[in-house]
This record gives sequence, C-alpha cells and structure tokens, in this order.
Amino acid sequence: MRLFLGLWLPGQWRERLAGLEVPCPGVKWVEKENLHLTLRFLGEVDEKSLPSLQKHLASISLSPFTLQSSGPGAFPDRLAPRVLWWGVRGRTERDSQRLFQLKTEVDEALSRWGMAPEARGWRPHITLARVKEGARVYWPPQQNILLPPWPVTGFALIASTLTAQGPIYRNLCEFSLSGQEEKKG
Ligand code: 2AM
Repeated sequence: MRLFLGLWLPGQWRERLAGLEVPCPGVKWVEKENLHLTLRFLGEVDEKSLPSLQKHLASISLSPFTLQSSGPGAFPDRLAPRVLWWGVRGRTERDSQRLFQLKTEVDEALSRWGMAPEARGWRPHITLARVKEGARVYWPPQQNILLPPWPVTGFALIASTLTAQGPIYRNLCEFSLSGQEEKKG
C-alpha cells in the first residue's frame, strides 16, 4: 500500500482553495476532496506492517493547536513554478512550535518503527496544482481569500491509489493528538 500521513482541510479551506482553480493547459489542479497537508510521505508499506505502524503513531501525544494561512507560494520558485501551493503556519508562535513538534514526533515515531529519515526539509503547504514544464499559469492569484482559523486535533494515515485519472485517497485511520487512535475508515 502506498501511504502518507497528513491533515485533511476544514470545509471552508477546501471550498475557498478549490475556488482558486483556473483551467489552464498543462496545469493539473488537485481535486477538491483530495486537498490535504502532507506531514510525511511513507511510500509502499506492506499491509502486514500496518498494526505496528499504527501502534507507533498512536504513541504520539501533543496538545491540539490552530493553524492560519501564510499565503500562496510555488516550488521551486514563482518564476518557473512546478507546484502551486498554499502555505500554513501556527496562529501564534506557540501554535507554530506545536505544528513543527507534530512533524518531529511523526518523524521520530517512524524512525522507531524502522523508517529511514526524510532527506528534504519540510515546508508546511497544501499542494493546489502541478504544472508541466513550460506551461504558463497566473500565480499567485489576484483575488484575496479569507481562510478562518484551522483547529488541528489529529492527523490521518491515508492510502493513495494511483490511477490514470489521478490519485484516490482513502483514510485508513485517524490519530487524535492526545495519543488515541480515533477510528478506522
Ligand atoms: P505534496 O504534494 O504536499 O508535496 C501524497 O502523495 C502526498 O505525499 C503528496 O501530496 C505529496 O505532498 C507527498 N509526497 C512527498 N514525497 C512524495 C513522493 N516521493 N511521491 C509522491 N508523493 C510524495
């Protein structure tokens, strides 16, 4: 199974960010229901390893925190974008610390489970679109969007099935920040 850990967006974030979509040749926008913030991409994981993976993730214990928008951005840069994204940060300095603490705790739990550390640094973002080389796209958007505070109380283990029409995501389970495995999907 191809897995990743992430945060699903609150409804208003989903609606408003999906509303930025402008049809454009060579630009593939992420489906509204697929919008998420990736905490860690795990790649292929043997289904037999799932119970131990879930046990390690359930040991994470952290206070809930609140996110806010930090505006649009692009990878590798705005002049030749290949990924259009929307950034987030904590509503307060303390919330930002907790967001990065969550990332650290996830990475440490995965290391204890036996996964090699991630090579690249982490910038909290929601991927909105992927851009083919040479495609032209107007970014950042002209319109202002208002995104409400985003309370984060847990994170999700998500399975991704790749299809010709794009990935299909399925929630395997959610972990509350109090260290409880909440539900199985
Ligand atoms: P990103 O778009 O937010 O960068 C599910 O595939 C998610 O995992 C993607 O949204 C992507 O997050 C992230 N990801 C990180 N590394 C990846 C990789 N090597 N292959 C596919 N997805 C990856």
